[in-house]
Amino acid sequence: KETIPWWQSAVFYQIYPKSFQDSNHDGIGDISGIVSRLPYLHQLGIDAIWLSPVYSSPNVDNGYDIDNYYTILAEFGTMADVEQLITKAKSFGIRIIMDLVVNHTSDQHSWFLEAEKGNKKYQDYYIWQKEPPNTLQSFFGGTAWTFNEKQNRYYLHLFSKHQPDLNWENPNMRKEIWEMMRFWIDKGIGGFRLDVIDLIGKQPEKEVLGNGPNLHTYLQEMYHEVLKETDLVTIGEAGSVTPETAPLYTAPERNELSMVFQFQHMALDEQTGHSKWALKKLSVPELKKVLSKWQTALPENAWNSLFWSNHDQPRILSRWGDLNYPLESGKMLAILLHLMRGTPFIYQGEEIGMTNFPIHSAKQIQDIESLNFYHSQQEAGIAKEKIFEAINTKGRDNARTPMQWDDSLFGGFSTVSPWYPINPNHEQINVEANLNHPNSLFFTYQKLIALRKKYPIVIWGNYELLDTPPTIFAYKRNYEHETWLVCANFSDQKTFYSFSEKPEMTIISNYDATYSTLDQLNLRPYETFVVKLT
Ligand code: ISL
Ligand code: CA
Repeated sequence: KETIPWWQSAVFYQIYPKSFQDSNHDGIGDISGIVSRLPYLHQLGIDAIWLSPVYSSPNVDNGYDIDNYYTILAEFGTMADVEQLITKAKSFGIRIIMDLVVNHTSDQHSWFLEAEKGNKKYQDYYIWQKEPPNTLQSFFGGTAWTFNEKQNRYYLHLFSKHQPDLNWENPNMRKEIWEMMRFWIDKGIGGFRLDVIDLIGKQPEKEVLGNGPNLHTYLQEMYHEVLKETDLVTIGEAGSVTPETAPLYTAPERNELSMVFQFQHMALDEQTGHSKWALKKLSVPELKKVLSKWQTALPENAWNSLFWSNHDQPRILSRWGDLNYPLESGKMLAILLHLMRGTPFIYQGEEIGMTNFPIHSAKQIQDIESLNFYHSQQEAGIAKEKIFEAINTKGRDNARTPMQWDDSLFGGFSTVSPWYPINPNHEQINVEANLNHPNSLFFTYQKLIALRKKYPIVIWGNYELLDTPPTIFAYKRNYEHETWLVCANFSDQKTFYSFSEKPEMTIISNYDATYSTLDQLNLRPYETFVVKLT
């Protein structure tokens, strides 16, 4: 491999700044707080931080509604703090990846304010219609077309009505985005995570959203205007992407993005054709099928991202792990994902086994999507228990509670009551407790990252799903005459199984066992191991 991009061998860590570390005692996480925790992240071994938005924002959608791309939200700190974060992180070998939210702005962005006032130039930065051309729905519920009094017409917002969609067909608007990206690149960042980037080619009047006809033209323009001749990583969030369309974004010869976040596995506990709130139990065979398809269907030169969690998803341990076996199932999930081909992303707190945060009253709902859902369900006369069950299972607040650093009153996150309650289980589940136990989930994550650095097979090996009983998830990686076998008993039941393969060395396991034979295995709940074969 002549020039291997750095991000193919890297492990990323996502920080949700509001909930990571408060440094100035106001109960809100901030940038200086992140700086103070760099030694911890270095100990974990990660190479890059994806920083959720820290820009100026009215916080209707926790920073995903930006009113100024060039300034930092005061509660997070200053531009100088961000520059310090970039520099200090670099000294630990960690790159900072900024969140690029350019499908929409806040309705308080000067562009939208100017547009409202009747400034022609900025009016065309957004998408207007005299009458709603259709019944297009916002992803947060309700219509995607809202009437604007000042303009006496409707504008498009695929998210909240305070997040008007930008008109990517306007070349001046695109130029302003390129310029803004260069501003951040000049600060020394490592790249961008591109929020809902599959939507920018939309044709709302035809109800075309993801993967619209001009999407790839825009991404190629971005590449030529901004990214060419840099070593920046770009990860596009693309809810609509399939293994068939992913290469359009990521095949290197197309000069678009480095990777995409795909969501097909995240839909496996939803009833097909329904919203994310229509709950369904995960089927392990389906999970094997979907993840394996992504492992094998992409062309050799297109690269996957790997994730179980982010700030929009429930905690993976509560979701597909087993709270009766938190350590065993948490390690199983970690091993399964980190041994796949692609670049892993860890969401803050995943590495210490943080879980969902159960809510019992509407007052505790913070997220706009959950709030809208709650109100619409109430209006429809749905029983409260049903609504809470859905929110507690799938709501975005689950993953947004403060990071659990220690067992003190506010979990070491803050010295005052945090903006959103800390999970009471921080008394048991926290960073300090993890670091004090060599057998903890943290050290499994640390070891998985170290394995990736040590063994090229983890990065480059090809992937082959093995035909095993439904709840055994087993696959091989092959690289230059070497083969590893990964086996997970994705179940709380003991499972008997025999492989004919012969192990030579145990690489990692979650029961502190070594495997000298794979014949007549009596797998314990969630037992997972990786062996090198002879
Ligand atoms: O959160 C979701 C499901 O619960 C998704 O539909 C989510 O809205 C979608 O993945 C887009 O997410 C991104 O853009 C949104 C923002 O609210 C999310 O936090 C962000 O990750 C709008 O900017
Ligand atoms: Ca603070």
